[in-house]
Amino acid sequence: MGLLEGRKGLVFGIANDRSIACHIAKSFLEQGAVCAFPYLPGEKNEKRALKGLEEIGATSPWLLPCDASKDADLDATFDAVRERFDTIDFVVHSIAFADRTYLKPGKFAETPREVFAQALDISAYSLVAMGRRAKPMMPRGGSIITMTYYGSDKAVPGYNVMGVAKAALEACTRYLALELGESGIRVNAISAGPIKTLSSMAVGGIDEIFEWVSRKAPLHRNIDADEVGKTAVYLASDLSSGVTGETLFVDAGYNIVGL
Ligand code: 0WD
Repeated sequence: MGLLEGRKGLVFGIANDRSIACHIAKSFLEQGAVCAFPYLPGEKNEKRALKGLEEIGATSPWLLPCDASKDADLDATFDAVRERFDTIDFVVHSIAFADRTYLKPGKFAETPREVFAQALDISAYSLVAMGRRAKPMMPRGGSIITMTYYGSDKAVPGYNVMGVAKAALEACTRYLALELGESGIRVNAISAGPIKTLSSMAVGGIDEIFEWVSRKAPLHRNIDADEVGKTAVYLASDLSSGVTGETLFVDAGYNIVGL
């Protein structure tokens, strides 16, 4: 029997077959979970998300259009899921956005106010907005999982406003964990090492980061997105029943190196 047998929930953030959310979905489905897949509205996005899900063997996946920066979309998504699933056990938040013009070394001080606000809204506030909607649907408790990166804590050239958004996201994880703990809901973040996806390719200088990590990380390699999937299964399952408010690194150990 799978670790997530009989568990239901939402996996946000499948843009295509490379998306981290797609690898998380693969691990969740293998462990017996039932998932709804909200995607950023748009015909192309829907096609790519569907293709990604078909590649991992999902049979007639449930795709729902949802722009996480819109309250009405979030309401409609959680309402539809309540109607079909009644209660849920997990939410995977694997979304982020920042205008790529400002994701280049030397561009941080240039970040306009609206670019900053949008990055924090979509990449950090959306977790709070989801947590609020998930709470009444998790009467037996549950697990909320988000995705972050080392650039929240250290200034990584080119990561810029996204680093600020990830710092806010990790703080949101702790505050949500503190508040939702009473309801038995755990909230954790996975801090993944760099993985080749649509989003990471928007960060200027990313190839250098891959090369640096493979040389400096204790495991002397970059990580595989399936390793994030396995950690997400741990966080969604009872194996992690005593863990909340944490940022768990899945980065081949890169973050512990001081040299
Ligand atoms: O190296 C990496 N790839 C890492 C990614 C290392 C550590 C963390 N992460 C994080 C990202 O910051 C993000 O939070 O993992 C999460 C997933 O990112 P990903 O899988 O690397 O990237 P991608 O496949 O592009 O998925 C992110 C998706 C968007 O993709 P695009 O490329 O279309 O912007 O987030 C979704 C969208 O599908 N998204 C939204 N979904 C709903 N509403 C919105 C929105 N407003 N904006 C973006």
